[in-house]
Amino acid sequence: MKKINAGIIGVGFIGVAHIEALRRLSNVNVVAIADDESVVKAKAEQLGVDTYYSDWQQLINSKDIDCVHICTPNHLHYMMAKAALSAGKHVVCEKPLTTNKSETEELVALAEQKGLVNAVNFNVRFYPLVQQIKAAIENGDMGRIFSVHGSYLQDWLFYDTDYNWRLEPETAGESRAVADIGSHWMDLIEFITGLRATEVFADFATFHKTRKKPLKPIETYAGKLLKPEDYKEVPINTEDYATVIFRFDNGARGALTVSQVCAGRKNRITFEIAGSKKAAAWTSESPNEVWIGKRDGANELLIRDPSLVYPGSRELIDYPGGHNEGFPDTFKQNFKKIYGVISGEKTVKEYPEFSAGLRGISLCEKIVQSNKTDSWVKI
Ligand code: NAI
Ligand code: SOE
Repeated sequence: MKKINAGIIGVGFIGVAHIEALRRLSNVNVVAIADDESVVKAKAEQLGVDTYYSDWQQLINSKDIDCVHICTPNHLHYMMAKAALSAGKHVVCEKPLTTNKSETEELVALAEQKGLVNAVNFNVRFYPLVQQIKAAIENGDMGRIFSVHGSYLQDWLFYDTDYNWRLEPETAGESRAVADIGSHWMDLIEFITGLRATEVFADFATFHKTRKKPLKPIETYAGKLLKPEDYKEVPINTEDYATVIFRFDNGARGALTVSQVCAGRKNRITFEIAGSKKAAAWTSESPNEVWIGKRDGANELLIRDPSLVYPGSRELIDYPGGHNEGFPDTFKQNFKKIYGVISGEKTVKEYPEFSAGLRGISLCEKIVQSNKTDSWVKI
């Protein structure tokens, strides 16, 4: 079997998850990484990757690389994806695809013109029970969709001493919580239901108007050890929290709450979809079960098990029922579909392409506009 060579730019939190997932596929070799000069050599040793670059352009221009994974802060995605496509490489980019719509449109057009694989890592789509609900809706099991509600809640930015590049609009984009985590929820809901949001109304809140930015590099979760003189008070211009309500193209209604300051909620994406026959509810903190709500009988709890689900969902299950799969498995399943197309083994693109990234950015921009104008905004 010919192996496809992957190179990863940015090996912080999620770049490492990409490498782990790629190594679980039989047709991929992780051959190189690129990151900051101060860390890249040590990272390469730690990760067991032979080639490393402190200049990401060298990775992109290496003739040994077939596919580039972009796992850097958001503002770098556009220039890196553009350079990689221009160099003839397939691209897997983290979400949000860019920080504005015009850059995203340019990338969609470039990828199309080059005929290269272009994917966005909306990994939440690849939980098997998410795709079970999608199949149930497509097969008419749930009837017409009346409403959708849910949330994406986290607490890692709970204290004003919590700090990250995502708090800086020049690095992360104008929206924070909506672009960073709301984007997953909106992608998921449109993917599962097949509905399109047509109008949005949003209300943002920034509870920490200022935060304490560390003046020296700190390891994640080591913030409590810093003294007052180690911080600088900086203004915060992006949302900690947002409520968004939606109107969908079939007349359904939706409501989403996102928050990065919600104590005790570590990384919890949840949704409940109510149809004219049944309802379904799922949460990422117990991803191996789905609640099915009925009016005229006992409700059900479906446990992830290959023998109990639709074929599309079964394809994403690699372990028997009771042998739980989770977050890292979603990366593996997305990459399996992507690399299936790169290798020519598959022709159907069952992964989110750059067009899904464009949809995400477009929704985000309308949501920001709605919050600013305090009004419904048409998509
Ligand atoms: P991080 O801050 O942990 O890692 C980013 C890495 O990029 C760091 O190692 C940094 O040194 C490196 N980097 C920065 N500038 C660079 C440059 N010019 N050249 C090469 N490397 C550079 O950030 P994290 O959490 O890994 O997020 C990265 C991206 O992944 C973001 O866009 C984020 O939204 C997305 N993400 C997606 C997740 C998902 O579940 N799909 C989960 C976490 C992040
Ligand atoms: C931080 O909010 C973060 O890492 C997001 O950037 C990811 O997209 C999400 O999957 C987990 O949380």
